[in-house]
Amino acid sequence: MLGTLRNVGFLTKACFALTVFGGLHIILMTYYYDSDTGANKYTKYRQISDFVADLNMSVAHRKKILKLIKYYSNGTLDINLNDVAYTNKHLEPCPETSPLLMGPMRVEFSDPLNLSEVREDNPEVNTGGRYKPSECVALQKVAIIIPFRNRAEHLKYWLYYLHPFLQRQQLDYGIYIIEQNGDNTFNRAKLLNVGYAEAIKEYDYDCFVFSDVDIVPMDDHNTYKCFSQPRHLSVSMDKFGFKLPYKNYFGGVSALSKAQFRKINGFPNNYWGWGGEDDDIYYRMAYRGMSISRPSGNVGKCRMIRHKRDVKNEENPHRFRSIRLVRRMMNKDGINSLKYNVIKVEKDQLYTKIIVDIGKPGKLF
Ligand code: UD2
Ligand code: MN
Repeated sequence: MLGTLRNVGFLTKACFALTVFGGLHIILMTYYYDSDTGANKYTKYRQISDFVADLNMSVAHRKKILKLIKYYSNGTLDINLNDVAYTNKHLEPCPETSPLLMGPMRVEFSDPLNLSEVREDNPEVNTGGRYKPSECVALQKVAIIIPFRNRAEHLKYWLYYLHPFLQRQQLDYGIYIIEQNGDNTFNRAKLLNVGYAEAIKEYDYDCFVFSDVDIVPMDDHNTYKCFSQPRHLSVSMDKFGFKLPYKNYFGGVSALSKAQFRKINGFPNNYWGWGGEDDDIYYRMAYRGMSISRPSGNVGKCRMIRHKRDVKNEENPHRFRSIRLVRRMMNKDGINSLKYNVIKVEKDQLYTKIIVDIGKPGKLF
């Protein structure tokens, strides 16, 4: 027993010696290959910070090593000890509740917005609308999927409010705008299926938030992540007098984990035009023994931008019949029967836009 402990002590020392040796190696490189060009300085800085980030040791230890490196570089190395010492590749998981939350926020849609300002306001959001916290490992990887056509103004407001909101929630997220190409009748649920299928090709997402482009949450305690049951997030909307319109209502914004989404074979592809697809999704979940989870009415407050019914999104007259057939149809129609053609992918700093041909209403039953 004692012998083993002694061995551990020896190993630790050996590791430390190796580490210091590595550090010294860098010091010598910096010292002898010094040059004044900014690019070279930057390379050194990167080498050193990468090296220190790889060390699986405390910040205090890293600082000691950095001090040593700085000392021996004879002032040729301009590094901020704190910046580098905290660069940690072995981050802790983020806390269950983010410390960055601010609570209720004012949401209004009066001032016109400029997307380049929204880009500047969110410098940590990367190409494709991707973000992950640098201070901890996000608890979930969330793809946010928005069905879209001809709602550029609404999208600006959504991006303006949601990017800071999602960053405060410490999520590892990506924004996917799924735009229906052409002017056939709109099909929200099929676009959402496309969003799921495309997002999983890009990253190992474990949660999918499906959101209308015109809905903005009013409290960041309403976390855009997944729960043990499918989550309905837009529970008290201004347009319904901040109440649920009916108990099984699942429209607006919802979140399903990968497992939950697969369990219901995704969403229906055959609801063309307005209405019914949200109730179909509810029945799919109910038939698979799942129930809806929701935040409280207060936390779940949100606003919808006022709008008229869009052209080519008229009420779907077949929806009542379709809803009666969910139990039978859900195995045949869903993610397993999804067909579409991607026309174009556009990568903006704030989002990935996928323009897609999803066909037109065919034989329905
Ligand atoms: C309600 C539901 C919505 C959906 C719909 C019926 C709420 C808050 N939302 O929305 O989830 O169940 O009824 O289908 O109750 N869209 C476009 N371009 C179009 C048409 C639609 O981008 O031409 C997208 C956009 O993201 C929009 C969403 O589809 O927010 C839903 O359409 P809507 O806003 O016209 O329908 P609404 O507000 O009645
Ligand atoms: Mn709407």
